[in-house]
Amino acid sequence: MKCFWDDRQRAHVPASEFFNGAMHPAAEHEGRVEAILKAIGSTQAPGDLGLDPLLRVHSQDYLDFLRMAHDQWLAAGREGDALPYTFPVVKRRPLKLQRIDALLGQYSFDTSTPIGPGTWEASYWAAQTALAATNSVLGGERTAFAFCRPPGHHCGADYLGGYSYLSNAAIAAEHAVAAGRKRVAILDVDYHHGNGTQDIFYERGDVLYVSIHADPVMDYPYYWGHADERGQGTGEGANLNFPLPRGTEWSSYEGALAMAVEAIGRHAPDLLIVSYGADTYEGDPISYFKLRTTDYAPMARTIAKLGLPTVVVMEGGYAVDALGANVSEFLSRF
Ligand code: SP5
Ligand code: ZN
Repeated sequence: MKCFWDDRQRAHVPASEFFNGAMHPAAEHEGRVEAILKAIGSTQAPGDLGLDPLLRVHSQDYLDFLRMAHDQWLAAGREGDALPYTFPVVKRRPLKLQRIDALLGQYSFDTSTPIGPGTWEASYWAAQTALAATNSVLGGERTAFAFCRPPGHHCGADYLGGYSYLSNAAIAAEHAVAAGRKRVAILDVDYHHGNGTQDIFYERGDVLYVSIHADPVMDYPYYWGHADERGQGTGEGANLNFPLPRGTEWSSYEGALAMAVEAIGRHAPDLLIVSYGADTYEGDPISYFKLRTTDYAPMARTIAKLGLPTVVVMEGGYAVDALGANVSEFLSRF
């Protein structure tokens, strides 16, 4: 499978994240890069399609914020990575505030997604990587892998979170629509629900979003991913969530995957985008499913049986020792 990657994605070097009342070493760290690159072998660098494909998904003000946030953080006299500490969850007037702390809260939904000096550059090239893989499939390749880092599926049109700054899979989907693909499906098999991708397409009937993930009653991102979230307006029925309990093994995961794949088949898409997270692995340090490395082979084969042009986009996966094997086990079955 053709694999896309840009070395500028290394520019994002988060030191730590805040959860459970304390700072922890960043789970989405650069050690993931070597692990995956070693496993996938040779990669191609993307071209530069500029900001237009990003603007099909994200608002201009959000992109401006993301590009400038760390400079503003330094200008405010701070050190290290920018993190928010206050959030406008009690709805306020749409204020045009300048203070970096106000902006960080406005555009973030958690405290685990630090913005460093290279975050914009890395995120920008992750999005270009997703676009290049998509173009390769639109151009006739059967499959392609976008090694996107940082990941994307928690990032919405105008907010970041969950180690995600640009919504790579959504950008890929919108690019395919702009290129004339009438129907697209996104299958999200990361351990966490892809709230950003869901939000972006929630009122769209042409882009189906299907996700299998940890039940948000127990796990991050809590406020999205429940089974009754089915889409809205013309998008009603085009959003499908399969929440599964902690401790889920392949024997019960495969039933959910069969239903997810069947729904995708019924949608009859021209293109499938798979948001692949290896954090469903039993050894993942922040997750609680029990999939084994060998389970990624039948997972991939089940998806591949759809016979659809497919772009695989990298999301999470934090067990660095097994990450390469988990990724190549998955990719090699397409
Ligand atoms: C792309 C992706 O996988 N993002 C995941 C973001 C999860 N961040 C929430 C961190 C809270 C983890 N709780 C861990 C408990 C460890 N015992
Ligand atoms: Zn995840």
